[in-house]
Amino acid sequence: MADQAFVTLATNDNYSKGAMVLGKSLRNHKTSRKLVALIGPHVTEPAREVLRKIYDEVRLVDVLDSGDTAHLALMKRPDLGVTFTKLHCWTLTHYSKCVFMDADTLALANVDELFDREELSAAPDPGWPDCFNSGVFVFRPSNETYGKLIQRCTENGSFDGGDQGVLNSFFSNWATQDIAKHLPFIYNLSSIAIYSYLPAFKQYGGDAKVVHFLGKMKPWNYSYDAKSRTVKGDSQDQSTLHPSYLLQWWDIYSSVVLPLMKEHYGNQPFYTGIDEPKQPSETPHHHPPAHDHCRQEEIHHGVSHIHVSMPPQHPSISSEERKQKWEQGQADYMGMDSFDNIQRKLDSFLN
Ligand SMILES: [Mn+2]
Repeated sequence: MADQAFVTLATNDNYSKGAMVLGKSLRNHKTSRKLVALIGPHVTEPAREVLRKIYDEVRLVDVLDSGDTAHLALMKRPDLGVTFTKLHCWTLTHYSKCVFMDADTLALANVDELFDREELSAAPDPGWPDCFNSGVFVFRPSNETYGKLIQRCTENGSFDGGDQGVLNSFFSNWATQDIAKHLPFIYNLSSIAIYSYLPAFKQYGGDAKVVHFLGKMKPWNYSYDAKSRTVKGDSQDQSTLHPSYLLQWWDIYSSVVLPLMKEHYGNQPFYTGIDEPKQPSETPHHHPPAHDHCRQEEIHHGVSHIHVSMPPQHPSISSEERKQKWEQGQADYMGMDSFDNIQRKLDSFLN
């Protein structure tokens, strides 16, 4: 199986964290395939070193430096830079078959059986199920296919501005031609789907093998309290993720990825995302209350990182107000409207 590989892409240090956790999750579930990380030029050296510890191959993709068709294409369509970087996975021709997984996915089980599928196999997109979601897909590296993809992309652009639009236009018969190329949804379960069809999640969610943290808020944008093992984030964010998957991500990150990062970053400071205990010299009066609603901005060596603490619980909120918030997409997924509470409510109806 040395000629088959899982492939991911990290364009910066944040996405590198995702790639590190993804790689570890695949290793934890004892994959027999190689692991390849494509990285962009902005990934810093310590992050590259950590990726090399986890991945068999870390390959720099600098489209501006490639001197190939992609470079020429990019001069005409500079907006498609990241898309071209991802399409670069087709040039990994020392592998006969690969499974691409976004850096914002997490393997919950061994998924080596995906290599039984053919190009291009992928799961439906929850927003438009006649399109596939390009977060997880099976492909065959080929310079010929790569060239055609770049050409098509340059001529027609991307209907959604990203790689998913390009790939769906290129593999345009995916929806109808061969059902074997439809991966079951459990290989690319997006958090959005959990809330849009909760009874289905209740029925099938336990079989999930890959979770995809779709949306603007990524796991690494939250912060983590190692002591209480809780993830903190903005509960107003519509894409707030299923807390238990988010916890699994942070569990791998804090237990195995972070120690590796500390080793390789050495004295060079970096943002861990872990809430450090307050210095004893600071008096509590100078701190906002534990559940202050305001944004706390922390400056780490010139880079600003925004922590958004959980707003206070509102036991007094009326059910009408709550319904209104829910309908505006402002469900309190981490609190009142957490999956546990929803499940309890559903159970009370079903019993
Ligand atoms: Mn993604």
